[in-house]
Amino acid sequence: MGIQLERITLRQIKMPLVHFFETSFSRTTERHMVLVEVVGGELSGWGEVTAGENPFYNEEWTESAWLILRDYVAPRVLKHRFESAAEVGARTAHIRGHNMARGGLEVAVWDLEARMLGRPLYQHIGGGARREIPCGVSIGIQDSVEQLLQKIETELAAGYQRIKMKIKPGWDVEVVAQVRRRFPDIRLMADANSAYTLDDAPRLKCLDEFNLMMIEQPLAHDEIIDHAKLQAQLKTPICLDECIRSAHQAEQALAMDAGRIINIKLGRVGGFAEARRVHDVAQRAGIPVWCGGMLEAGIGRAHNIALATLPNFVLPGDVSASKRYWARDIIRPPVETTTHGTIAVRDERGFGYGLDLDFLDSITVRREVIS
Ligand code: OSB
Ligand code: MG
Repeated sequence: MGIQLERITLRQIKMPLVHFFETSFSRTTERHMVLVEVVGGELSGWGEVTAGENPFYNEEWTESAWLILRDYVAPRVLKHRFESAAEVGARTAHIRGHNMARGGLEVAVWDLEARMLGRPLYQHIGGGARREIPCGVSIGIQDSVEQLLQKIETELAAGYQRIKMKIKPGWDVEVVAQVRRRFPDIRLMADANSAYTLDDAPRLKCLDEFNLMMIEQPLAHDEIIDHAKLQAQLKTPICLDECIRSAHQAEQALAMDAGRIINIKLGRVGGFAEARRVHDVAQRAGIPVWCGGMLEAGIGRAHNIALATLPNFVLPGDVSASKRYWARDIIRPPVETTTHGTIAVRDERGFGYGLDLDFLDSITVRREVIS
């Protein structure tokens, strides 16, 4: 069949969060994200860049993504003849880093190709191992422990299958202890977003007594070796997030037992092709994976749902209902969960949801058509 992109439209949108989201590295109250629309033939495919507003999770942010897409990615992919979406990543692999910008375009081409074939995206990427994906929630650092306990209560009542709480120095062992005291039996985990060093091992070891499912990315964003040293001292499995940006890094990390679970994020690894390779590496090693989130709007959320239908996504991920983040999402219908804490996979072609284009236009702050 082949794909040739005739036009790429970049859009920057602005969406206020219904509640601030705080990690060890920053507090976010409003998202500014870049959407990528690729046009080939009569059809469009859509992608969402998952970079944050500042270069604090990784090196990327909204503005860098815009420039990388406009000046480096678009000129390389426009008019080029691809046999399939699986080839798109390689075409921009000469760009160092910037996986989220590259990935925003790559996932849009997968969506376009699925639409050209008249298939749902999840099938097109080789997923479909489950009809409903298991969901957890990620709960940020709050202004008080009472507020955190309240939020956990609400999410459990909504049916979510596991709770992830953010930790950082000063908001860790004592807070986890209080959560455990209030909720002795829930599936609970903690995400440090790289806030610790190996010198903090004694403190992190204190978390072992709380029966956490895992501790996510305790050490530096680019660190694998120290995670192996830490894992050797911890009973609790380490889950790697920031430091796994490719299947090769996943292979190296698992070979040295730097973690026992991987959080796969589409943007962080540069799109569906690499996400699948990370998934396969983990599966071969007997390591479970789950789908992470980056406070996505509906397009990113829908892509995550498709990804989470691959067979080794066996743990509840961070993909949750639109309404947890947005008063109004850009897709129709919004992402909703069942009462048993799952999202039902939709069978429409492409990413499976409609786009609310009028709403999109009303929140678009910048738009550029590249042809
Ligand atoms: O580390 O998983 C993370 C949000 C922004 C940046 C990093 C992370 C997160 C989350 C939110 O935990 C997950 C979600 O989108 O619900
Ligand atoms: Mg994380």
